[in-house]
Amino acid sequence: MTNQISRRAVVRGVGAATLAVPLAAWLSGCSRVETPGSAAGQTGTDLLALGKKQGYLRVAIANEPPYTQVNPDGTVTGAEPDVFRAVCKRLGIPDIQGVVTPYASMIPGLNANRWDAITAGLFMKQSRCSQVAYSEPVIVSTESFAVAKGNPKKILTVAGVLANKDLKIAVLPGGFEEGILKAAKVPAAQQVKVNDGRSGIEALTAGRADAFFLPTLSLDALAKADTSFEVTAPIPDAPRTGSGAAFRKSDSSFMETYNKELKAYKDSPEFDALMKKWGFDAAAARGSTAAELCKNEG
Ligand code: 6CS
Repeated sequence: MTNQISRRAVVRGVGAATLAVPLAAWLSGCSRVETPGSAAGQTGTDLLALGKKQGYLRVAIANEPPYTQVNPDGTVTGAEPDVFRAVCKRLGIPDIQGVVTPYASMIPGLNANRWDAITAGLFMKQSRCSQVAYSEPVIVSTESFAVAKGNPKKILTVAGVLANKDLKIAVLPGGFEEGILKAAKVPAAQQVKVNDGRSGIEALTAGRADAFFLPTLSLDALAKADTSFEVTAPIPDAPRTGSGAAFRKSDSSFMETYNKELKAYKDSPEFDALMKKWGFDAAAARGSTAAELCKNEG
């Protein structure tokens, strides 16, 4: 199966400093505890040669459909891991291994060699682009608010949140949306930090937040399983976002090799089909560049 990866492959990384116990290995009773990451970063070996030799590269993911998704059987899918796996296969690297970790831990974990790339929809912005080497974008997306049915408090823009000090907005710590609120000078007192999509919706439905700030497609995916809230149209004063795979700067030569193969893949009907499957606009990704998206403030 194209999306089947070995059950030992999905590991659960609580944070960059944690030893990752292979989730499937733990479930299957295997005792192997992996020191997260690969030799590449420590010894500076060639990431392409390493991936071919060990048969996989390790990727940080968040398990936030449709960007990244860990299926009940442990397979890792989602728009970004699926593109990364397809391009790696074209380079002779047969597989990927996913490590679930919070967005705030992804870059520190990459630079601590816990994983070899970030394929999580970690949106490009100046502060991130200064720390990692991003491939060309594979997804471009918008941001929205999850709000109570009927949007009784008319929460539609970031400016509107700033103008009403009584509004509380749930965001992921270290996430792109938190950065947007910070850039707009929305006080920390108006921000409710939550760990993931589910806990953001729980904060909304429990009344601890008036809105949950997350990418439009992620909220749409959550709304498929929960009709207690609605998703606003894309927020007009939130920047257009996009992402691709993020590598260590020391692996920029691999990134150049990856980018060449990615360009060929993005011109293939397989890319269109994959983007359609996950609800993204392939043409928008083809029409964007990392240089442009890395101009995003924050
Ligand atoms: O890049 C980020 O930080 C954001 N990306 C996604 C796909 N979801 C939320 C997160 O804040």
